Amino acid sequence: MAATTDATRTDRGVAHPLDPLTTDEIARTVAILREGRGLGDEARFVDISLREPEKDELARHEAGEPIPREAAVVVADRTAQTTHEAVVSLDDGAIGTWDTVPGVQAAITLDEYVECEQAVRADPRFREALARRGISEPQNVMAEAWSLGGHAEPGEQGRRLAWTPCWYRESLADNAYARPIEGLYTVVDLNTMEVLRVEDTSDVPVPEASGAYRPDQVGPLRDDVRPLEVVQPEGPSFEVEGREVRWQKWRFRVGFTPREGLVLHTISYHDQDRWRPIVHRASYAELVIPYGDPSPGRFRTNAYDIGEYGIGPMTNSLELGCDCLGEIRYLDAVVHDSHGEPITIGNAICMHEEDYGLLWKHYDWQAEDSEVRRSRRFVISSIITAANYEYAFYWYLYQDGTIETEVKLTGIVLTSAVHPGEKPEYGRLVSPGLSALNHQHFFCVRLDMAVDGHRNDVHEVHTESVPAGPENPYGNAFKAVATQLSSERDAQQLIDPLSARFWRFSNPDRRNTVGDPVAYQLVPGSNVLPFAAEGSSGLARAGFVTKHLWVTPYAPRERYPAGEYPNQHLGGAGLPEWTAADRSIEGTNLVAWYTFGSHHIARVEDWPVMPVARIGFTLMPDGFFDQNPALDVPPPPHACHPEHSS
Ligand SMILES: [Cu+2]
Repeated sequence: MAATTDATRTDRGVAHPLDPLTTDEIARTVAILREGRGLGDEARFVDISLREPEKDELARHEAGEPIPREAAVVVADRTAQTTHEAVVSLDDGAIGTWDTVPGVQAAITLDEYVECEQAVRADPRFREALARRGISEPQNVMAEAWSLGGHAEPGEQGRRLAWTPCWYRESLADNAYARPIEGLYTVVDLNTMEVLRVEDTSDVPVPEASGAYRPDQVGPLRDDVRPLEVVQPEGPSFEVEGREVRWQKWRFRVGFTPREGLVLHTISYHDQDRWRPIVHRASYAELVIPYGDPSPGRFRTNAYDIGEYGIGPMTNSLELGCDCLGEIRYLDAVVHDSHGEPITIGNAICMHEEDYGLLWKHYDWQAEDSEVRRSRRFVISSIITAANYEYAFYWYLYQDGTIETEVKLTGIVLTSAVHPGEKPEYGRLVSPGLSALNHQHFFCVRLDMAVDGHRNDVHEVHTESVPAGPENPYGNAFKAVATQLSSERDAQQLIDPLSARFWRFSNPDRRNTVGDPVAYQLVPGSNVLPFAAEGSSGLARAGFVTKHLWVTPYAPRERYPAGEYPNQHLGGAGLPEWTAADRSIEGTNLVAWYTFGSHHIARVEDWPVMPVARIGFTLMPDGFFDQNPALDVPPPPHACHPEHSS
């Protein structure tokens, strides 16, 4: 096994207009802004990312030419309590634009998260509430800064606010979420780090069990797990050059932003002697987790990990043989703290090949021969830790032209404490006195589609029975029915597994061998709808979760389904707002937004650390190729004889 990293990449500079900002570029952006705007300690650098070139700029760029570079920056001024957006040109060191955005709160930075906990631990009212529970060591209390969402009280509006659920641990060896301190919450102004109020509403005891899960705490470990190694004696069958990856007939670029983490650019497939684009840009654009407990304080439990925090800085540094197995290539990611200091996350993105079982097979019983091919898939992944939870994001490319994405959800469920013997109504007991709250995880993947070019259409396709009658005299008939989705409102769709519904993205300018427009299907996986009530703050703020599919005509500022600034936004931003115009989505550059929910009513087995749950969806070629594109995959090296396969 061998691993290489691109640690030297930043020394070599930028190779392509879509390369993420380097350490040097982030530092330079901050220096230009500090100098040009006279920014001091009051400035929190919330987001410093590449201003990505538009498609026409990208098309004009030729290899070897100078690469224009611009940084897009969000700054929160904690003294003036204002939010600013800047565009900085890294070519001439100039601030292109500096705008103040009224009435919004930028995402919460990790620095604020840490400072907030310090402020809470130091608060005398909080300490008194701990003492009443017999807790004398505030340093052993973890207080998390959760966005206050839409729940500011009169007089608090306009402030930058977090509320803080908290947990007690005797030592760092304990599970951090085993001992919720029920009913003790604070509300903190993140600009001033002032604890505005301390809520102390419960006499539920702190649960006793430590929730240990580490190997020295849970033994004996099973002793019959023998080594399983993945060996590729000639090395992997892919190439990484800078941020460009080529594997089999696939080619794409790997991006990364502080808000979205892993991003894939210009995914294309080599066919008919050319590179045929499929998706121009793919990312997880939002992730919201609504919880279903209405109890005092806890009704606020709701998090937008992407929009309210940004998952880039939460990205793990991956370890060979642990997070990924086999012949791995890693890419680093560069993020920054709220002071604008660049931070390199080594081995942030993992890439490798996996054997994926059967690709295709047929045994011809008369010819007595068998043709069988092994499937291999290319895996691009990154893992984030969002406080209690881990989200492992995977993109898979297959030899038959399929693209799949999957999230593996693991980590520790969010807990509350209940009186001994009580059964919680809005959670499930996972350990005595410990409840895991009912919740859902809604992911929204944004896909800037480019099916064989940028002018695309979209159809809804489902299957219908034909009523018995002259057209269907034997009653056996069923057919697929395709309906073009012409406008944004038409394209607000729900899954319908019982009618085998999928959505077909096609290119009206290119036909396949049977005369149909070349296309890709978006095939849903398991999914769910929210259970929050109509008119609730949670649902108003997350309008995008009320539909599984949205399709919009491409617009550069339409990047995040709950809007640019979900933190403390009262609702309506993003997809519901943009699609109110009901724009045409015929024959244009389409952006598909697919929302999928992982529904989580916890099990005892989810404690103390949760086995992986999976969810995702697939993009499958549908007449994009002229036949099975995987016929040219060679047979396995050891000849497969018919007598072995009959
Ligand atoms: Cu969950």
